[in-house]
Amino acid sequence: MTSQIIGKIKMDDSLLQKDLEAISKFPILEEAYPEFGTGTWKNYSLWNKSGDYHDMQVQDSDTPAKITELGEQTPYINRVIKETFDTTYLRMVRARNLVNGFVFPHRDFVELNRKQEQYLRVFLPLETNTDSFHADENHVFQMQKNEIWKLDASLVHSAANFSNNTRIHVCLDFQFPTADFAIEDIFLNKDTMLDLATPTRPKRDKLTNISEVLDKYVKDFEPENVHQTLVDLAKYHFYYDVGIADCYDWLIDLAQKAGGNIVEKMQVLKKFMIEKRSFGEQFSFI
Ligand code: YCP
Ligand code: CO
Repeated sequence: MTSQIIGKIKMDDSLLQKDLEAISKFPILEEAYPEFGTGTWKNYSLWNKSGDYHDMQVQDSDTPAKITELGEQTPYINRVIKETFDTTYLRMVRARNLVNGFVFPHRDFVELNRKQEQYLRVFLPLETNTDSFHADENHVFQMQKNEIWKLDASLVHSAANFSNNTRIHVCLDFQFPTADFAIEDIFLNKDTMLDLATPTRPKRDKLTNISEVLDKYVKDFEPENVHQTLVDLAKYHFYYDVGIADCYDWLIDLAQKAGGNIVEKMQVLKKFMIEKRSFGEQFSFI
């Protein structure tokens, strides 16, 4: 599958503004997945399994999501969700603010127990800007306000905001008891799926000189530089027509050329990001 627009929505800007103001005053919390990104990436649990907003981990759950203390402060967003979606299988709602940073290419749900096809991640973009992107294995795309997106997080995907302006999206995670659900099942009113917008997909340039780019990194490729090198290389796919996960192979290549013993670590990084993790596993760059 691929990420795609699955619905449309009209929001009341002044009511939404109140919730966005509340979100801007939320406490600073320790990020549950710090190794997945760089820059400011805030993830606030509005609805989750326990109802405790400190609980930020994506996890399997068979029970309806509970509104957290932070979620109580976003009544309009909650109302929009309840009026738009059948929340029976909704397990988590997060408000995500990504500023001046990006989320490295990775695959989600690989640490969970259901079949990939039982998970569905839906985005409601609330505040966007022209320097913000998402990507999956097929496309780079820019979610726009009033669009409802399916983000196929079972593919390798990434997100970025290369500006200092805020970019706030609501991320809804559904988990279905079987793999044969239809997307339309999540909408209370099937008209939501009609007259969809055309996705915004920026043009990417051809990249002809990746080996020249990599050559510059070989000399100083030490464990202390791995994170910064990943930050540099993982950006390429947003602007150039290269595979979203190529950066991990480039790092393995660099490690092999640089000699020393970080080849294995780069293979572990690739596996962790895009193939398999155990639940709660973390990756340390140093
Ligand atoms: C998530 N999973 O699904 C997190 C984000 C990568 C791991 C970072 O939201
Ligand atoms: Co993800």
